[in-house]
Amino acid sequence: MKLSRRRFVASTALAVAGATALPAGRGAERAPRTKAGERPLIVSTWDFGRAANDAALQVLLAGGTILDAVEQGIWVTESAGNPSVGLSGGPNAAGVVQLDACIMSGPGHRAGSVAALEGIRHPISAARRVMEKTPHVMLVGEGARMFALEEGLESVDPHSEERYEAWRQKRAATKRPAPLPAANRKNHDTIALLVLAADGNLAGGCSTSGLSGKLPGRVGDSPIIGSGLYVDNDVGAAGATGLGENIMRYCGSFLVVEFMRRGLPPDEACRETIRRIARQDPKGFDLSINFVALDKHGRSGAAGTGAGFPFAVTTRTRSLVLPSLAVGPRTPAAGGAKRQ
Ligand code: SD4
Repeated sequence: MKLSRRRFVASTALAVAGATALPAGRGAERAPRTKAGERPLIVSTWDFGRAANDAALQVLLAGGTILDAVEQGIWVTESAGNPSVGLSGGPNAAGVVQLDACIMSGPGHRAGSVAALEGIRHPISAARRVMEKTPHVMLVGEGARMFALEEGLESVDPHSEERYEAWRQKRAATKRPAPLPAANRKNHDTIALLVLAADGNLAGGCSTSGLSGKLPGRVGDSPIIGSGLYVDNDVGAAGATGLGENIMRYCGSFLVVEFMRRGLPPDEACRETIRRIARQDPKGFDLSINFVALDKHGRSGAAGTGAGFPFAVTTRTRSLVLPSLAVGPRTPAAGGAKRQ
């Protein structure tokens, strides 16, 4: 579908009008940490991450590679009818679903990414193929779609009249002029899934339809290496969910990994990253951002600016959804963390 000038101007006004963040969380909640040393260990964002973790664990237990585990774990969320991941995700302001995804392999420090990808059922697979089959790291838009189609990935017509009509009717039923791209749990979620394999190697992936009602062509943090995902095989891995504009200006996931490199455990590294961003950002803690992380030692953790951002932690013996630390103006500094 070509975006008419009238529709583009209308969507721009709505997007700007709606671009506010959620209030910051108040105080800190203590979340349990996993015992160090448990491998394999899989960590992902939100409660729906648990099903993805379970699938990833099965892949590993069946002898699959760490990248198979990341990819097939994320397939579960991309296929689950999730309102913010995969083709069931919220469309942009022009009524088209544009998907972002990336994957990163600790060994070799390799990465692949796709952004503003239309009509491909599993964007995580497109990202993996960019990493494994091209000399590039990132493909976007029509180029990414053509590549995915050439690779034989499952697709639908993103611009069919039926899809547009279904979106138009859904939008009319909401009694709102258009989906607003404010950051809240109802209109945005992302799967970021991190794996520490039994052999000590790390990998991760991230997949989203981004903020619903976003401007056509808008790309968030999720497919940006270092923002929505970062893996360092010597240290750990981190992934993000939330309002991408507040994550990608700070290379959020990279920061989490760098804090772990300096010795912070994953939960404190996530928390310290949020504090660091809030110190610099004019919005303070009013950011609507969340991070998950795991380290080389088999520890995991998460933190968010909202209360109790849930994350999923899976090992051979248990698969749990835990509340994360909520970080706000009155949260005490992470133990031993120096101000950076
Ligand atoms: C984005 N970070 O596109 C994604 C959306 C998200 O929870 O994570 N929502 O900004």
